[in-house]
Amino acid sequence: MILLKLGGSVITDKSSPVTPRREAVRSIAEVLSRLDEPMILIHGGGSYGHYWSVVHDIHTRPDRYDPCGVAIVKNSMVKLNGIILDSLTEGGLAPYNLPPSALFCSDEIVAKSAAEARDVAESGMTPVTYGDVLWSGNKTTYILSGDAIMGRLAHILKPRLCIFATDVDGLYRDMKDDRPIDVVDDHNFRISEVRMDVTGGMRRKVDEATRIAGDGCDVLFLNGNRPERITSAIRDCTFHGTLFMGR
Ligand code: IP8
Repeated sequence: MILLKLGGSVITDKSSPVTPRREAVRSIAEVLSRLDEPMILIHGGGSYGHYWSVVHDIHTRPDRYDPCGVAIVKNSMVKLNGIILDSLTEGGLAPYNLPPSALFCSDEIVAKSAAEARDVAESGMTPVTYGDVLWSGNKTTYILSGDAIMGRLAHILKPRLCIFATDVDGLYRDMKDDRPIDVVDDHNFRISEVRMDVTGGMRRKVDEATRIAGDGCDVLFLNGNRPERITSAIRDCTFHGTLFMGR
């Protein structure tokens, strides 16, 4: 079982609001359709969900956000998800739409739904879920990122490999480095050792990767604009990117 997160910078143009990158998603689907290992896909919000959540001031902390803002962010994710599903189908995959509200109840992942997603993946279809705004009770909602979904699914399903596909070649130590870190096998690896992006998105990914690796699963950061790197990681265990060794 593989978990693959397609980051917002791969599936959308983050410099331009509400702009998908259909061709990039199709190219990824083409390589994935040639693999025969069960896989669950998770995608981010990019210039859809992230754009609108900034406009409407909605965050990961549960709160009583503006209901119209919540609706706009959620609707934008449904639209992006539709585009991703179509592009995956055009690229040769059989995606199985799995809205996050079907996987989570308040902020808890439902183990039965996660197990069902595994069954679907083992049947030859590819479950696809995504970061979204979710209900957390008492008139509050919160943003559940695709990175957090990776962590929760990994904890229950114990996949062989988790992959975070971003628009860079891996994790870098500082601004001067032109080569990413190869392997992280240090139990005490600190987030301060990694160059961060402006939105803090990388911090969340590194947090999740550290937790997932602590659970025993290898985690790879790679460049999703080079889909053949996904194939070589899954099929040949050849890693072009930054590998967090499971322990
Ligand atoms: O891009 C965020 O998901 P992420 C989803 O995985 C929304 O952080 C609604 C902003």
